[in-house]
Amino acid sequence: MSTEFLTLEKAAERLGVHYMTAYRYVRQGKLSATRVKGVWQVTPQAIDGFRQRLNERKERPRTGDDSRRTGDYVNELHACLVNADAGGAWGVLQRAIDAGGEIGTVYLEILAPAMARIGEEWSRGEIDIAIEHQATAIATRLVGQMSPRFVRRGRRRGEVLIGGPSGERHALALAMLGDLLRLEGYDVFDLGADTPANSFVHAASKINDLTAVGVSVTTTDSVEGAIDVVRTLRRAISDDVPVVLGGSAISGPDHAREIGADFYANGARGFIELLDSITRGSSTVDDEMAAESSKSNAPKTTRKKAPSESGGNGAQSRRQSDADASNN
Ligand code: B12
Repeated sequence: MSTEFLTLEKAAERLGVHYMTAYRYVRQGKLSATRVKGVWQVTPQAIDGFRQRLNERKERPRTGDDSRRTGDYVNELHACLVNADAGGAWGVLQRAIDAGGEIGTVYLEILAPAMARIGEEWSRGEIDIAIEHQATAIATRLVGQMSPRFVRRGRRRGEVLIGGPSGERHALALAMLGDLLRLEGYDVFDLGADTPANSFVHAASKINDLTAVGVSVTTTDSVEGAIDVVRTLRRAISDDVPVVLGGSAISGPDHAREIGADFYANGARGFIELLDSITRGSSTVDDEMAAESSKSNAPKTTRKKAPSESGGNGAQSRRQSDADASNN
């Protein structure tokens, strides 16, 4: 009798969670899975078992805020944001933190989904752009209030430059990304949105030990700007500093490669995993990142070729493993 296996993506779909959440369940030992040739395999029985344990937990009596689920916070926050209730919005985040929520999770699993829902409502014409703007203004203040908590003491892990190219206006995503990287021990230089290509170079030249440059591309309108940033950076900065593309307008590793980037990272967590691998040593980038990526067949070389050797398209000659190990 042959056993049916699901990929982790399919398992995540069945569980109704993000791929990265399912990945975390596996890492935490909550969801049984085996890795075969770099691909996670999950049995339907493992999914059933996981669901059963989850239901059992839900059925336990609730004790105040402690047992609130993330989804409830997203709903409440969303309501506060669309109703321009800044105090209420802050209260929701505080309650989530008081209930034991990690601050990174509060960004990625509460604030970002609430904003994504607002974006969807706007795109479906259900809410006016004014509501979206008002919600963004509140969210920006929330990030400002939360930001000082995103610190990690001790040894610094590296320096990362992030920014959005000309035409890109989504600065909030960068602010959140910056905080999440700081929480992991990286020093972050955030140029914000709408930054000219030469200014990326200017900023990069001021950083002594730059680990990577992250370029955020959230709308298709700013893809041209991203091409300019990547080209300009590749001509100007050391070939050892990878340029990483991310954001919702980059469809994946192939798209990032077409633009000329060294890496694609899927969401903040994908970026963190990629940076960790870069700082630990390049071979692990392939082991850990490419393992999750069905697309990567990367040659394992540490040094990248000089731009002149790369025929003007850096990505072709650089290591092409892609950090799409994880979603947001
Ligand atoms: C707030 C917002 C705005 C604000 C931005 C203000 C600000 N200060 O940031 C304003 C009102 C200006 C705006 C304008 C527009 N927006 Co807008 N906006 C949003 C909204 C609602 C929230 C964005 C946000 O901050 N999310 C929270 C962050 C944390 O999530 P995130 O962006 O997904 O970022 C994560 C990852 O993508 C990743 N990531 C992001 N950057 C990087 C970089 C690197 C290197 C890496 C590795 C990872 C990474 O990490 C983050 C955390 O995991 C989104 C909806 C949504 N789905 O997010 C729409 C959204 C992004 N906007 C959209 C659109 C269409 C527009 C406009 C074109 C609308 C218009 N016609 O005017 C303009 C374009 C402006 C421009 N040229 O940039 C679309 C984009 C669709 C697309 N991909 O093309 C969205 C998705 C709405 C929708 N559902 O249609 N927007």
